[in-house]
Amino acid sequence: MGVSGPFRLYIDGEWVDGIGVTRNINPSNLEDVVGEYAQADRELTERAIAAARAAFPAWSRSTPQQRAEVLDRIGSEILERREELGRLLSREEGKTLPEGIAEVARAGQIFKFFAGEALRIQGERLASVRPNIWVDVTREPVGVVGLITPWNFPIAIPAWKIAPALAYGNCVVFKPADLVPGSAWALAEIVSRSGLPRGVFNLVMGRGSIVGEAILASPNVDAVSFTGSVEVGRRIAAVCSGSMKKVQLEIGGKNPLVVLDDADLENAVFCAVQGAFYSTGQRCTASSRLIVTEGIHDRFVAALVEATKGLVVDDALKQGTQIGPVVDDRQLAQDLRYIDIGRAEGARLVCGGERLERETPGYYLAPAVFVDTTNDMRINREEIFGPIASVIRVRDYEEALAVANDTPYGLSSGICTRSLKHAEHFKRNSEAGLVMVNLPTAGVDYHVPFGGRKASSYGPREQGRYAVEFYTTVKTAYTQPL
Ligand code: UN1
Repeated sequence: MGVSGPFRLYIDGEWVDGIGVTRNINPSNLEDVVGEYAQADRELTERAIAAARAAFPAWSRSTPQQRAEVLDRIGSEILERREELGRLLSREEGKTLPEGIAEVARAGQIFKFFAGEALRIQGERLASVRPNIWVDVTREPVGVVGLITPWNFPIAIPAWKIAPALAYGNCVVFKPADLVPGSAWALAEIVSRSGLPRGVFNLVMGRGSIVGEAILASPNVDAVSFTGSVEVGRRIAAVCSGSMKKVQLEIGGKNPLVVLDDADLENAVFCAVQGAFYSTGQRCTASSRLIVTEGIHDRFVAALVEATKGLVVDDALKQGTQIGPVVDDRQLAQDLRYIDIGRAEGARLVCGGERLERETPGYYLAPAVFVDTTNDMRINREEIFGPIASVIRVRDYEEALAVANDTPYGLSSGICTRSLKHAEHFKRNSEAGLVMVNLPTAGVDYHVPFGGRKASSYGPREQGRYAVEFYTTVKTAYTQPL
């Protein structure tokens, strides 16, 4: 059977060939090629940026009605095709089919949300401190934005960058993760038929070292929004500050879930399993440090290990699968390396951590639980990005809070407790951008801000109406009516 594709780049309103192709492989079945996807080089990326620049003056003056209609149309089509697109997503990325479909639905809802936001762009009018002068504070689009997205949310993260970018009147150069171009391409194809003027939206697939670097190097890109690794994020911030580009980063996490003696045990185990292992632990919001007080520690560990051993790890598209494969061989090697590191550091592996064989050849890994770990171990300091969780035993709430905050990261945190006092104290004192009470640290709403503190995030928040901060720039205009 022939391989489908090549799926092409979308530049200046046209589908164009790349300089070569990459193969998109199904991690649940390495014999299944999802398709061949065109790769851009520096020159093609520069063409896309030039097209976006040329389209900007007109698009930045489009009406809110026009932008709302485009976004609503995109959202409706994504929602209508959620089953088909969810299947594609799970096939290329490896999260389970229900997770894939839910992610597609989330992407559709994000476009619908920002269709409404396009109509709600607000300004302010103040009286000047001087007589007979008025001050208007208004928001204008930033210009050409480069959007660089990761492989773990192949459609939701592109949606939550592209939708606000367009809603507020920016032009887009979109570079999806090289590993999972399928969902990004399908999204781009929908966007290409939504009624946008040519050049407003461009898709440049390819490698970060080529396409990403071309975006960073261009004087015609005004802002860059990136979700991905800490290492790449740091480089983007450094390069963008040199050329004064606006920058927004969502990078690593090492999220704590605190379980106190008075927690509902069943719910705490649910939160831990959901947060640590679902989506194969490949979420920057994953709960990788389970910080548990003495009185519930042994009961919690016993219940957690039982639940973890019962998880069905299999082909992402198979009915009943709870945990799909790891995304690729590099990520699998990293996960296995951290299993060895944890052992060598003296942590006790109580379940999982080994490769599994299934009907089809894929990157299957048994979800792993380490106990007897301390917060200074590498497995508790570095982001692993796989289905691996460590339990840290602590005396009491105060120690739990201190350990939770003792990390370079600050994306998400959670606490399981029935104590209103501890829940309120934790919400106020947790050094994270997202705090969850009796809920998993991962799995967030689409209509409220998303982002972290410390080494997890940089720049303004994403999502909800807070997205306006990054995708617009403020103008203060003084008028003396004569
Ligand atoms: C979620 O937990 O629902 O890359 C979203 C990530 C995050 C998104 C997590 N930016 O995992």
